[in-house]
Amino acid sequence: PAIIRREDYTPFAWNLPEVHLHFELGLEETHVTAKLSVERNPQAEASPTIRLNGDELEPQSVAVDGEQVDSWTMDDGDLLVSLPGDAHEIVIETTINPAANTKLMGLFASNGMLCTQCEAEGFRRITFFPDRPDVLSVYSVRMSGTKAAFPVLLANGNLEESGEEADGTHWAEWHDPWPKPSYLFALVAGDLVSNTDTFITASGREVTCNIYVREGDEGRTGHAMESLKKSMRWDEETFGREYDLDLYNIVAVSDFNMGAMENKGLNVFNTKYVLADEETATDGDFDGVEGVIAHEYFHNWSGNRVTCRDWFQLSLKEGFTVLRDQLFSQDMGSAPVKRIEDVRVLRGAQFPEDSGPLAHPIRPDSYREISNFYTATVYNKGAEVIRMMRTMCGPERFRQGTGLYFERHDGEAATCEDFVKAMEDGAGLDLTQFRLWYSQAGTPKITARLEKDGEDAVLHLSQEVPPTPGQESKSPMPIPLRTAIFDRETGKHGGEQLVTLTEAQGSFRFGNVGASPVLSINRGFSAPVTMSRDVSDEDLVFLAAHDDDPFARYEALQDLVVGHLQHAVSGELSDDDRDSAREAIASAIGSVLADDSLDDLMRGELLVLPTEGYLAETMAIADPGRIHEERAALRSAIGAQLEDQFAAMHERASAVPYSLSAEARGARKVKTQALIYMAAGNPDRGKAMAWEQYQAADNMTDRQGALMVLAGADGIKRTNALLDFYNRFKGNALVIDKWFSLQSMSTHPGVIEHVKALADHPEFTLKNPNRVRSLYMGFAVNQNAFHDPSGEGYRVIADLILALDPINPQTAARFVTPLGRWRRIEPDRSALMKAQLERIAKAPGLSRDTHEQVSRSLG
Ligand code: HT7
Ligand code: ZN
Repeated sequence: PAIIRREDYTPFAWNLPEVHLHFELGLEETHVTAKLSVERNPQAEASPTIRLNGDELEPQSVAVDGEQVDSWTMDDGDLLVSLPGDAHEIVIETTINPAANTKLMGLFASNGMLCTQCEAEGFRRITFFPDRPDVLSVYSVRMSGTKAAFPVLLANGNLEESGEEADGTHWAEWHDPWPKPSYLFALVAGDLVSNTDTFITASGREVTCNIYVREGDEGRTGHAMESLKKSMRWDEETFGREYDLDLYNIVAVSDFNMGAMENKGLNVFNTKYVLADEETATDGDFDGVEGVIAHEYFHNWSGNRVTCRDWFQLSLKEGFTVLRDQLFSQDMGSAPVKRIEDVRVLRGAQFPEDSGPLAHPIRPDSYREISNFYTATVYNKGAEVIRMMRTMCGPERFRQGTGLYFERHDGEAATCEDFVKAMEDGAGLDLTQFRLWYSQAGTPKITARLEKDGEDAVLHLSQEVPPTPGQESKSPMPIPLRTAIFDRETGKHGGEQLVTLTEAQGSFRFGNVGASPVLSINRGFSAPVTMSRDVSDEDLVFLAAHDDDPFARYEALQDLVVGHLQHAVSGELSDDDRDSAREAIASAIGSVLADDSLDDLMRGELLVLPTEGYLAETMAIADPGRIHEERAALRSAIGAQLEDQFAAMHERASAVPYSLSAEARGARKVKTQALIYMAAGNPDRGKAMAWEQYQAADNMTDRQGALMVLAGADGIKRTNALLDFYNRFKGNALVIDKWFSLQSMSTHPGVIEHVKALADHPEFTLKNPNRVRSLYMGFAVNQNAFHDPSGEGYRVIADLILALDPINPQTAARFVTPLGRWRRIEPDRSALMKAQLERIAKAPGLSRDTHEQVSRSLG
């Protein structure tokens, strides 16, 4: 398949000011008539034809200016129509089969309803169209279908008219006044009920907000509605952005490739990010709903009002919108805890991407299949890059910069460069060198050393940006590091400074630092880098206990643990040294348990050990078996040393009644952490407590936490709890997803066999992405099971990719990433991983999505 390159961008030869679509709806047969008004684009090179993209479509008829024509040809699925003049009207008819659309792109059927997903290139599966984000049109949509099957008919914008026919069909006409690209088009038809509310905007306009779900689910939409209204208010207050239609519709569907989609005025959501109540959703799920509702809402400005010129600019809308949703969630709950969670996601998903075969800059230079570039790099690193700009100029100037960006580019299809320029002009930043963050891939490696010099201390910094595929050598980037120098004797520092390293090396002087200075650097994770700092374990223990930046406190404890595990895994430690390091870590964790100044949400965060995946990422070549053993042994040692403290914390937290308050959520978080450590330190006692927590649970957070611990152990309690959970929640797809993933993510030694058996379970299907992810993504991140030395884990994932690829290539391609880590794994396993990639590569008829990921992974 052809490579698409950023440098090849040219504007489209035609403008399409108006689009009229007519849908005659049916699950197995939907007839689409598209009427396109086209005019020559004076800004583009003239062309005698128009290229209308198509994917698995056949034109039934093509008319130009009212006359049927046969002056059209097909080219690789696209329709080319000759157009002699400067302005024409084209009418095209197509028929599609939504029920057969297992790719879930374009118009598809889900549980008897019809629904669209057009980003990035799904619209071309509905009708022939210039399916590119820089072609903006005003859409009018008429749809008709049987009232019995599709009582609710929705599209973007406002409902203009509707009516019924005598034959049992009904129809609706929708009009969206805001010009938009085809990827923001949406249509939904089905048997749905709504939770309806209103929101009054800052300028006093009333907006009707509907959340449409299947009957029976409406009782679980309250949190989503509250989240929506909070997001609308927050965007007015924080970014000065007001909603611009009288209607905001959200529809929840159970078959969806991603989390949600920001179609103008008609968001489509995966049910996972809409439905939540205490019995069926964990605190994490509640946060997920709030975050994704906010994210899609914020796209109304960062993505819809100002859209992207081409898909290379994806981070323009996604990175910025992720930052906006992160800042929102920080304001809604605990800011430090949210920051730690976001960094954990970045390190867990993006750092491995940046150091592997799929590394790419946040603004990629080329692709074959754009769906493969909806990545943690574009989204999460993209957010970090914009966050750095905010750190460098402060929130007020940042708001001026973003304000200028929205004002300057409203109604346009913009570029990342436009954003950077607006930040320079509006926020007063010089981003000349900073632009490298858009073009260079790879996570910069920073080394830091503090040297005492009389009354002062000098901070020596160096940076190295590692080579990535296609980018062998890199230039130094600006690295803004929030830094403080503590005086160990007073426990205080003389004020935080923003130190920006712009060269490969740099030294920075700090005055009057006291007799024993301790370096606190990259506070708040101000730059998305890896940091190797020359500090002693004693300094880390000091910072873990005293740093006034909560993130830095978390980081110090993490570094202590990571440092120990790196040594332990490499076999460098004597038994005595290992024991004393474990004891030192346990006593630092003991201080966390005893520290009354911490709230439980933060305490729970500090107790989480670095994941096996993250530990592997910190090593040049990882031995997943050794990492698992050492991490598990450390956890057992901590659990054993602090058994009574964990039991006491569990008892204290168990007395807090259920609510969504920070206090109650914190209590639930530390309860499950206590169970994890107790089950490791004293398995019988831990299991008994988990069983008790499971049975007493009046909410999903407690129940899932307990079941997670039980699922990792052997015995009758495991069997009974899993059975009880299944029977209790049978019929609730989202909770049954949890049942699958709890087993595939478990620490139980029989996980591979369990996963194989679960794949044959009557409730397992390859057609539902949530179910596929719950079983197999859970398994692929379960490092101990996936990296089983037999190679069976790799085979399971490769088999899945081959089976799923013809059904849903987009989802299948996402499973290539874990196998793509083969170069960073010890030689025996590495060879087995590579062999599975080669097996996939040889399979005939591989999709463009999977083929691209496999060939990049092997390349
Ligand atoms: N902008 C949305 C992207 C999306 C998507 C992309 C490819 C295939 C299916 C998809 N569903 C949604 C989601 C977002 O970032 O808000
Ligand atoms: Zn998004």
